[in-house]
Amino acid sequence: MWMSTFSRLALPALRRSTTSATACQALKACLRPGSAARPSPSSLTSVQHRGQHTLDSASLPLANQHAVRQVRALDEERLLEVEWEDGGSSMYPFIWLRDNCQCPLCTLESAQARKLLMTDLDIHTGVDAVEVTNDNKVSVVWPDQHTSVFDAEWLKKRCFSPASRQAMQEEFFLNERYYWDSTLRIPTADYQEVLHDDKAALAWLSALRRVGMVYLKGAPVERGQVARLAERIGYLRLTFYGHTWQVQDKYMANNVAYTSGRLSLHTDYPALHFAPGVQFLHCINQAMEGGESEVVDGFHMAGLLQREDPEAFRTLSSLQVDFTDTGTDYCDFSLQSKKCIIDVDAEGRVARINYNNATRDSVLDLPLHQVQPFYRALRAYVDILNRPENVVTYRMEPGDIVTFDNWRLLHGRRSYISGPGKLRLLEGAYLDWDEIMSRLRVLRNSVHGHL
Ligand code: OGA
Ligand code: NM2
Ligand code: ZN
Ligand code: ZN
Repeated sequence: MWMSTFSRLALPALRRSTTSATACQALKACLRPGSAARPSPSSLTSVQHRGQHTLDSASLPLANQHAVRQVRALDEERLLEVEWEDGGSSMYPFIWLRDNCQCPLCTLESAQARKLLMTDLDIHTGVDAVEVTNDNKVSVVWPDQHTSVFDAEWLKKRCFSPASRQAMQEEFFLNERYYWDSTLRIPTADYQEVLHDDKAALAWLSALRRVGMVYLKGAPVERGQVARLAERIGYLRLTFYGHTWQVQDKYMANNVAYTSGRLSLHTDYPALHFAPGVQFLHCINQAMEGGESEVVDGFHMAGLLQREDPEAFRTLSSLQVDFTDTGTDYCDFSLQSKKCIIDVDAEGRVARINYNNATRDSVLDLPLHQVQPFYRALRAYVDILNRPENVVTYRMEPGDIVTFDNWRLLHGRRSYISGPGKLRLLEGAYLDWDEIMSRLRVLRNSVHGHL
């Protein structure tokens, strides 16, 4: 059987447990604490995940071992209490149980979707009877004698306790991130293995989520590979630059990327309100001189800014900046967007970085007194991004593909001089996180079985 470098080294984890633990094991070793050496092409090939990581058994979903001891209806509170054999209990609101009846009248099994209509739901429903069945399911008879039968595992996964909810959300979204700096050893996998082996593909996408970037080696040196890689996942994201796009020095370039100039650290396409979540870049020809790539962990750096200069962080996460992109490519376009350079979620955690200095609009929709503070804040963030201790530099060779989180990483390239008759050429494509996470969950189910 084919195995990627990832899966080979993570195999003990795979055998023992779950994806998240596997990804964790695979990724823990990306960083060599204390290593000052800048990653070089040779360190990319020698990567990999020899880190000793103790599996956290507490975080592992337990398969089929949740037996129900007894159930009780708390009529006053309109809650069903389920007591588990292994200790502990869970509470389920009557209304939620009725809403989620799994019977064929209430659920379209073939779509695993709710048929029950909101207007047919008695939101104040009581229960007539509750019991544990012989096959360890929870049965509820409703006042109109409709009966719902719930599987114990199904209930356990949906427990409303804060810890259970958090575990479920982490399983869905894998929001735990591994922050890095210039000492990162970029996770690397083999292009062909990722295309043909599910374990390798799962390790790739898990690392892409957690670390924010994965390097793939061994792709054919011809166009079409980023599209193949996108098809491995689902489909790519079409933009005004086309299904895939060619990064090369072009006459009358419609984008600064299509010159031989330096690109300072940026995220792609902040001119779109919904910027592409993920980017693939495939090196087909490298420059004769220059053209090195740079990446930095934008989330980690936003965290540093928040600690070092809270005022600048507040400014960048609250003031909206205009971005613009006008021209012709796939078709003619005239984009305008408004974005905070540092997007935070409802809990104040950094969720997305939106910054490309080339497409930041000269229209700046701010009151006069906020203009200078805005520039000061942006400069403070950019100065942190550019510190040598934060930037990973590497040089792509023909056949290399870099895949990265465009909501999190900022990337750049040094200026270059192409060789005689041999232009530097990268082919790129965008994807979105929904499709990537979807493939990741599907792969997790097929590799580890349904838990
Ligand atoms: C881009 C880009 C990187 C490179 O096209 O947006 O970041 O190495 N290119 O040319
Ligand atoms: N390209 C590489 O924000 C941007 O303009 C990013 C997009 C031209 C598709 C560059
Ligand atoms: Zn029903
Ligand atoms: Zn770019």
